[in-house]
Amino acid sequence: GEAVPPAQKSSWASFLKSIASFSGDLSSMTAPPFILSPISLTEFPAYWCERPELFSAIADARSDEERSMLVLKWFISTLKGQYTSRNEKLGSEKKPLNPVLGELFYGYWPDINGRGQTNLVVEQVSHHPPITAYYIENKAKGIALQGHSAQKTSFSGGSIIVKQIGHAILTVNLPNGRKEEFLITLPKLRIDGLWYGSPYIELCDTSYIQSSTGWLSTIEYKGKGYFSGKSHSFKAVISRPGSSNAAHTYEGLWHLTSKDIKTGAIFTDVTSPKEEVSTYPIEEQDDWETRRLWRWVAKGIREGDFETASKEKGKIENEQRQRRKDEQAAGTQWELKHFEHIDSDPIYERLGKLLKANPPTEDTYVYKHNYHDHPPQATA
Ligand code: 0T9
Repeated sequence: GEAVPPAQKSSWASFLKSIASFSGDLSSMTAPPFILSPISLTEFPAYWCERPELFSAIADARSDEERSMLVLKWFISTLKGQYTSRNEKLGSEKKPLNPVLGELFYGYWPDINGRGQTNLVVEQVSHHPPITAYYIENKAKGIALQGHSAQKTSFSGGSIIVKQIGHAILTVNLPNGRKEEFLITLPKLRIDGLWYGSPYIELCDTSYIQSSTGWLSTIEYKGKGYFSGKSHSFKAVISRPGSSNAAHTYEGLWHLTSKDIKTGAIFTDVTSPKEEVSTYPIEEQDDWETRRLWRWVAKGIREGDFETASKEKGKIENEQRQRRKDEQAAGTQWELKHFEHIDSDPIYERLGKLLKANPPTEDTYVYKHNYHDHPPQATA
């Protein structure tokens, strides 16, 4: 392959061989240096809010119908960041840093032009398998997104197939004192381009946004050679409560633009720059915060000093192993800081029924509302 440095060809080939003959937790597999990313998976939930004005605009809807349209518009507009930004930033999809249990990532998007400040709290709630929980809130606008993310991977036809496990719930406080909730399910993805060492993501199948008002968005994803023939194509249908007929239909490319097919009006346009999350300086962060924790590993990867990167990574892994051993010996368990695990999410159950979701129930991580705008002090 062209993107694979000559000296890493055989290690890339054996990496591909082992992913082909194995399914499960890819994150813990050792990959050749050229494919390593200096960014931890705990940073990924920030993709949900890189167009903060689309997030806050949801609060300004004047009807249930309009709110469902604005939620869909925001959701579609996050896809480019979620699924193509590593290609833009790092040259291809790369293997993210595998977060440790208890790893934390905090960030915010400042209050500009009356949109309100949005805060982000992320915690790695499981290491094996990797599960990341997040809470994103714009208090001034009364909007919050709570979710968790895990993956089941398999290998098929030369591609990695990633089924996303987990869901997100968007809650909007309405002017009448009630709350509207949206259950957001996550698309399946395929990682192509592996053979050439330049992986990229294509989305497949269908995902849903089910509102508690009954309005439903059904989003179908297609790649090259399907309905528009182009990669990153989608078609989304919004249907009214209790009806399967389309009230609105949108079509286009999720990484560029899309249109309302009836009126021809632009629906989404992500061709303008996005706004990356703001973080606090590393000097103010505590030892569990992503960018401080991985600082030397990330520096090694960025500067091509893989010896330092792997030495520093080894330190973190050893420390984690020791911690698990100590817990076992003491008969204690790691305690989550910002989230509480529950076996069954009542909101998923209630809204999932409306769209006949499979599975009918899912576990979740409930945010404890115990973070206040500034990183807390170091924990033991
Ligand atoms: C939630 C997102 C998720 C996380 C990543 C599959 C993947 C880990 C999970 C699903 C975000 O909202 C959206 C985007 C990208 C997903 C990652 C892409 C990826 O390759 C990794 C997996 C674990 C690998 O690192 C596979 C090996 C690698 C060599 C291929 C590039």
